[in-house]
Amino acid sequence: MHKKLKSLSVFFPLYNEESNVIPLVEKALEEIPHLANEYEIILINDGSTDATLKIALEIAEKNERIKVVSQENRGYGGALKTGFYTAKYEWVFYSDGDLQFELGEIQKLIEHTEENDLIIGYRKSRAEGFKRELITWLLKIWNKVFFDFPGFIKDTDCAFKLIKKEVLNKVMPLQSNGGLISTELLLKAYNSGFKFAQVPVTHKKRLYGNSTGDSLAVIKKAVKETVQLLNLFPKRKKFLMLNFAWFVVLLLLFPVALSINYMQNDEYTHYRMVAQFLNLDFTLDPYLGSTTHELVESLIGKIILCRITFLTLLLHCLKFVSVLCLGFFLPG
Ligand SMILES: Nc1nc2c(ncn2[C@@H]2O[C@H](COP(=O)(O)OP(=O)(O)O)[C@@H](O)[C@H]2O)c(=O)[nH]1
Ligand SMILES: [Mg+2]
Repeated sequence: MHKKLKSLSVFFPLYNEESNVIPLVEKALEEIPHLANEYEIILINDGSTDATLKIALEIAEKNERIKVVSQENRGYGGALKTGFYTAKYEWVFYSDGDLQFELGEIQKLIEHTEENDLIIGYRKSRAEGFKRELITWLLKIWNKVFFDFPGFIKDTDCAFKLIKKEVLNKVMPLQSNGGLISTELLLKAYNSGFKFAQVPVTHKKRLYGNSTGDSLAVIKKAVKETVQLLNLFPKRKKFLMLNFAWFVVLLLLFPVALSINYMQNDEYTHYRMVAQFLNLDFTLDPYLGSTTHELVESLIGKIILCRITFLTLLLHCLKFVSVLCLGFFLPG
């Protein structure tokens, strides 16, 4: 016997989705009535320039459970925020209006509502292929570096989330109007101690309309929003600024260290080693040796160990980069 919710608000952000609205609502009406005793379906028109609004209003006129909210174009985050405010029931579900997700899978999320406050989908694989898969990974690293984002969250911006209205009340107001909205929402919910469950979901290719999720404008906006969002986390901002300042100091010291090392070696040895190294010509130099083993040994001996200043600086730089990158792999 499947679990059924007492009440559920479902909303979809729509931006120029005129070909998707009808199949979307048909599919939603097929699934949602089985999932909750009380429900509403909200269509958020985010300043579409095509017939999305007209079609949505026509549909809503025929069914009182369907509502339309229309606004000037504010971006993906702006559309989600409107949905979060408008949704009135105990649980709130949202997905994209382009039918890339399988609405039948909401049931899988509902099964986890007993012990959790947010049940979020993660895409087993992304329908658009490698480029978007890469963007998901980059976003993960980005979030970890800038916000120390919880590493257990597999797919931050997967548009298939079921959230308690109580969580939304707690985390709002949200600041982001673009792609960083999911980062902000999940981070605030996590920091407030709400419980998460994650469920694998199917991701399909768009049948109609065009995706703008990886456009340059969207990415630029996300970078801007990261800086703005950091203002909400002053401790993290201070940590990042200190690290960055240290990194700049090391970079400035770098040429100084190089010239000290240069002075420690005679000019002839220096040039000969560089020239040979660039020519990948190791065998001619009796000092560098002819076998790989000898080569490695003499490189360590001559280039690294002699140049302690250089090495120290290099280690500091590596430390800085690895603190940022390693943070990504550490739990929490
Ligand atoms: N790109 C974009 N999408 C919006 C906007 N407002 C609402 N959306 C909706 O956000 C969802 C995701 O957009 P999409 O371009 O498919 O992104 P992708 O799935 O990441 O490629 C769709 O349902 C859009 O209709 C907006 O201003 N820009
Ligand atoms: Mg899409």
